[in-house]
Amino acid sequence: MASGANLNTEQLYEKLCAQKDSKSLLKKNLTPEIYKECKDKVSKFKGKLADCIRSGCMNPESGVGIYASDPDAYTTFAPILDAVIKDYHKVDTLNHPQPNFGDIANLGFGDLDPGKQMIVSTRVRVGRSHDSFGFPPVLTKEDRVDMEKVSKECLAKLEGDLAGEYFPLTGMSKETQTKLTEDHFLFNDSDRFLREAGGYDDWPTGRGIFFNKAKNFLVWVNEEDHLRFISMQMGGDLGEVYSRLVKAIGALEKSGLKFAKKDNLGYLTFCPSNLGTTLRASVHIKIPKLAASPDFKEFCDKYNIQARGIHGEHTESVGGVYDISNKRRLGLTEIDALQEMRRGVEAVIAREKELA
Ligand code: ADP
Ligand code: CIR
Repeated sequence: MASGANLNTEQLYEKLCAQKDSKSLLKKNLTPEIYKECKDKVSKFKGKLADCIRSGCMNPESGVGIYASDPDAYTTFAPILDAVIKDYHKVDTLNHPQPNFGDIANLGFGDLDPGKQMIVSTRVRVGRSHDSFGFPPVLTKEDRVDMEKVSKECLAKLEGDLAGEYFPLTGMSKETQTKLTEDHFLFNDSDRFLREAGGYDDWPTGRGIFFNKAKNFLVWVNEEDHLRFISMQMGGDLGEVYSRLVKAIGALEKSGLKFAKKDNLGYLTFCPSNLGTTLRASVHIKIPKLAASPDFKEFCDKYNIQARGIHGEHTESVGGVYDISNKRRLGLTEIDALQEMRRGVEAVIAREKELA
């Protein structure tokens, strides 16, 4: 349960104003004027400003600090959400293109580390939201159960290599959950930013994971987003991982699911850092030399890539292995976001070799 669950909008805003050293995009962009404009609005899903800003007001260390209470929050609270979106995605205008996944039969690249020396594994994910449900702060336990049912029914329609089975978290042993999480397949309830936003309310009800038989295509149900489609495998074959994901997205679009979208913003997600393409393509890569160099952060910024620890956001590196992924998801197409990551990873590999 969120520790600030009982605080109203005004009390949360007071906490934000009292933050001295916060570098969050919420703190930077929620001006008194924008606060005044948004504070009494209510979205179509009954979302309030408090539902969006609670995590950032209670966690001064937030990088972003705001979540959308529901898909309509991107319209109702546009003054603050648009400002944060422009700031995070580094765009002056919100003008997201139509989806374009590229020609997967002719990508022009395959394995980024054919010598198998540096890349441990590769993963590409997208997030999707049901257009008829709100996001965690406005969901009831019944909503979570209903949503899980709809998702499960559509996942059961996947065929061929994508066909698989859904495993709800309810009833799954702790040992199985821990093992799956350590092996990078499953999520858990350990992100304090997400907890404060209501992301773990009614845990573990309505949450689960779908695997195909080869365990290289998975779907997370009701983690941060309603749905996360994930393609992953050992090694560096980005072409194979991406192509599988694109095929799965196509199949799931035909399965009856209706995804929340907005003109100029693309696919809508709980966190504004994810919307647009919602695509995060990553490698786990061994780069002890580059990571220890003083210009590592600058190097990543130059290529629009982000470094994370190997157990996900807000975690540490282990043994010089980092999660390197594209940072931008909005204002470019899916194939361009992927190419941005590919170019960044190729530059990372070249630099690590130079430093060796
Ligand atoms: P996301 O924003 O994509 O949900 P997180 O940073 O929360 O990602 O990571 C989710 C999980 O995916 C973590 O367990 C992380 O270790 C795993 N993961 C991310 N990238 C890779 C990769 N290239 N190979 C293996 N596991 C990965
Ligand atoms: C923050 O503001 O730092 C957290 N709310 C995380 C922001 C981006 N990450 C995410 O959505 N997982």
